[in-house]
Amino acid sequence: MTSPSLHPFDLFGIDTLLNDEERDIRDTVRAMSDRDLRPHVADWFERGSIPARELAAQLGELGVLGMHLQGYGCAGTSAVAYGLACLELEAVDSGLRSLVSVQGSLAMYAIWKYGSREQKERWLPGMAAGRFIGCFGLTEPDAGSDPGAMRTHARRDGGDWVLNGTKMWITNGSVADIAVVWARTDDGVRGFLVPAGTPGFTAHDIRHKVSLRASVTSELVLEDVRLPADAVLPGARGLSGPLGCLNEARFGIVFGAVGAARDCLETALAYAADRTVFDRPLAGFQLTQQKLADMTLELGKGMLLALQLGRLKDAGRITPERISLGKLNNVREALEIARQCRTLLGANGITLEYPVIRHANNLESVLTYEGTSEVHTLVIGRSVTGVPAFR
Ligand code: TGC
Ligand code: FAD
Repeated sequence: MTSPSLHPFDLFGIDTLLNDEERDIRDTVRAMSDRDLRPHVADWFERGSIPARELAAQLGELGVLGMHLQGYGCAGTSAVAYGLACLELEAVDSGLRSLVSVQGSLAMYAIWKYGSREQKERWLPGMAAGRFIGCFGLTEPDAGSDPGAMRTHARRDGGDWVLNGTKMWITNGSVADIAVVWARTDDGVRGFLVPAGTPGFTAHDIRHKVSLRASVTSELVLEDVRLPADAVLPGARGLSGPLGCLNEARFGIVFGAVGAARDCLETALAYAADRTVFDRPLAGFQLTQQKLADMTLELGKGMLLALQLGRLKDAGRITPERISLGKLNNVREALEIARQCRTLLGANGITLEYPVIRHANNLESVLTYEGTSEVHTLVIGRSVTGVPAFR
């Protein structure tokens, strides 16, 4: 005897927590994703390349690039609406959400928050439309979790700035029109706008990735890159400049990871209903239901946490520590869900015919970037003990 099945989110009544506008934005992003992205993504992942320009233009037209920012061609939506867009994009692939995160929450946000009026007018409308692609260079080969150890430096030479250094693992790096590069100066860490094509500035793609393959990841090399005085972001001084941008991107990941997990669980639920083992549907075995029930719980809890953080952000009450709660929990649990779903798919779980192993591999990167799980654990640890344990 079977009864109708319920979507895990319906079990939690998630839709009742969203308003009409939020549901509309979610449905619009989901429809575009299903139509224009999902049919191609396994192929992009397998080939290890994406049509970045075309995608940026499509995502710009959809209105998701910098959608939570006000003015300069940006939509000015709520944080929750932005989170839901990230969720739907990451339900397709973390690499696509990454493109949107880096563009809107890192590169555009840095300019929007710390830039001069001229810098904003020059770059933001084109970036919102997807005509210009941006990247964000903070990490270096020897400075990832500890960006304060960066070696890239900028020195004054007359009215100019001269930059030297290397940035590593930079999403969108080789396809970017504009790089936001963080460098140490006599005045602490500052941010610089480096247009592609500036003499001495080169970007090389990192190859042989087995994660985030539907995403461009590059090394940026700066060799005596000469920039005019107005290339510096006037509003950012010290490490709080780049770290302030990370809060924005981490927030998107809190929702995005739920999307990847949802896609895995939906796939596993459908597979378990169809697959016959020992003369019965896989879904009818208690061991299977234990896995599905546990994953349903973690998925729903992750979504509730994301929504709570979104409501706090919209109320102006989000803090970096709160974002760490969401980034740590939701990425960790999404990865666990992806791995568990992979087991339910058996051998089929290792192919790109199903999205599950692609999500699992991607989530390994998501666990590491934007603050590793250890870094977020230490942020939470510092918050509840008052004792920093980073060094
Ligand atoms: P600490 O001494 O704690 O702080 C230095 C200054 O920064 C301020 N601060 C923050 N400000 C805003 N938001 C935050 N989340 C902040 N965290 C710290 C702090 O108040 C202080 O300001 P001031 O004015 O007193 O100088 O810094 P620390 O050196 O001890 O490091 C703390 C730590 C480890 C938490 C931080 O360095 C960190 O978050 N490390 C992780 C680095 C990271 O996440 N990198 C990500 C690179 S971008 C990326 O991965 C893109 S992936 C593509 C995609 O998003 O899809
Ligand atoms: P490390 O900092 O060397 O860490 C190695 C290990 O040590 C980790 O497990 C870490 O948690 C642990 N560890 C470090 N410190 C401590 C400690 N105090 N206590 C205990 N354990 C510790 N960066 C950008 O700037 N821009 C981008 O666009 C960007 N895109 C990326 C895209 C991809 C696909 C990837 C994989 C990375 C990207 N990154 C980007 C870089 C990313 O932010 C870094 O990889 C990340 O911050 C970790 O730095 P790391 O790799 O140098 O590791």
